[in-house]
Amino acid sequence: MSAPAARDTIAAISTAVGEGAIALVRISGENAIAVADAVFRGAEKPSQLPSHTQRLGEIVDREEAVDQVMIAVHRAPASYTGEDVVEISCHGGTLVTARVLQACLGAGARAAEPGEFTERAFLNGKMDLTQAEAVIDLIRARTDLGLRAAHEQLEGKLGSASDAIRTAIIDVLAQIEASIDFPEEGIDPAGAEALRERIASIETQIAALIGTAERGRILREGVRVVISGPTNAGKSSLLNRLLGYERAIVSDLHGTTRDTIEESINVNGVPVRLLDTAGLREAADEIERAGMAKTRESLNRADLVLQVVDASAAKPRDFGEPAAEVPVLVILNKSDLPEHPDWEGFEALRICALQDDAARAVEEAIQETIRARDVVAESSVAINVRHRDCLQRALDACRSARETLQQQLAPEYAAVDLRAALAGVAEIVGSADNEAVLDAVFSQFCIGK
Ligand SMILES: Nc1nc2c(ncn2[C@@H]2O[C@H](COP(=O)(O)OP(=O)(O)OP(=O)(O)O)[C@@H](O)[C@H]2O)c(=O)[nH]1
Ligand SMILES: [Mg+2]
Repeated sequence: MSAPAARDTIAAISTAVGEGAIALVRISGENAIAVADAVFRGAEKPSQLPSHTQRLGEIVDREEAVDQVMIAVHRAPASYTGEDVVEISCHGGTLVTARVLQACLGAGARAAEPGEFTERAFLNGKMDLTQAEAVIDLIRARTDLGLRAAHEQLEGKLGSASDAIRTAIIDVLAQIEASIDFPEEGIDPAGAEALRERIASIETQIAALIGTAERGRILREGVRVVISGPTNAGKSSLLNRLLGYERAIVSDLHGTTRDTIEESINVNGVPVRLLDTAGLREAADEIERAGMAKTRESLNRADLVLQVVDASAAKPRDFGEPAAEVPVLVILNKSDLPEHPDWEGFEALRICALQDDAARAVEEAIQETIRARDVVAESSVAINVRHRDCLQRALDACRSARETLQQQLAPEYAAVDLRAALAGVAEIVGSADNEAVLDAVFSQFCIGK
């Protein structure tokens, strides 16, 4: 996808599939304007238009008028991709949009791959890889906080943070390489000590960035809250209460929920993924056992487990066995009914899932978990898994360089490590020749972006 040959002219529908007031067909590449000339009929040809202007006209496909459109011309390099770009705003019907695209393809453009416009923006130096990733985050953001983090990354915050680290590593590397070039001068013990301190300070900077990974995960994917407990305890009732509508079937039969049900809510700007699960009990049929296996799987990946039990019933025999190594909040449900003596003096959140105020009490508990994870931090950087892997490699390499200096080994060894650290940090903003990384990033995009 990122081979040099990829600079032919591409076209795609950039708006969502389905009916809408307007849809956008985008063309980018060397022949974008020639393609537009071939399909557009108006007072002027697109090739006669100055950059950044719009005109009304018609799209024609083999002499047949397809739609009345607005056409906008952006000439290289002042465009999203850095190439000549033409955008056609047509009527937003599925068929009409497809016909407009078809006309462009007939005139010599090729159908774009997912993310190919943004990939070209990257390859043409319009943005670094962290900014391209921020475009995906921005599109996918589900809450204000997630949106803010994506926006700041798009503005280049993470890119400049990694540039600062790169510069610091280059400085140290230059000094070590000088001592390799002039071995008679060498690195004296005081010099080595100073270098070690500088590397240690670089490690601190890297570690601070790595520290934002958890926040990044939660802003992108949400806090995973698993509602678990015995059958008939009111788990699905609680899910419905938190969502504010009847999502899951509720009944007084044991084993009503057999599959895992997932929905998202927004708790103070943080996305929360709620998972209602099949209740755990013995003597179940095959389907229910499959559901319970899914429950256990969800428990292992939870950030918080809401363990719901029926307060009007006896304490389950296996109650209190740690389900997984995650925070557990015990919820005694059905507090409207007389409490079973087993629960006397037992500290837990007592709610009645049938009442409105149950949601608030549980949301507060969820917020506590979020606070403990520092999600609503001052820092606006929130790295993703790819960034974390790059940074971890850089951190390990820095540590190894520092040890090498400590052991007074030949400076060449430390230089090798620091170059590895540099490569790790450089991969965050990306380089055009790392095709595997680019493919992994841009394949997450939708077509037309
Ligand atoms: N009195 C009372 N009944 C409740 C309360 N919460 C739920 N129920 C009732 O308890 C029964 C079981 O509720 P569900 O929400 O289906 O329970 P569940 O834990 O999802 O059950 P399974 O899906 O079978 O594991 C239903 O009849 C609910 O109406 C409560 O707070 N008070
Ligand atoms: Mg249920």
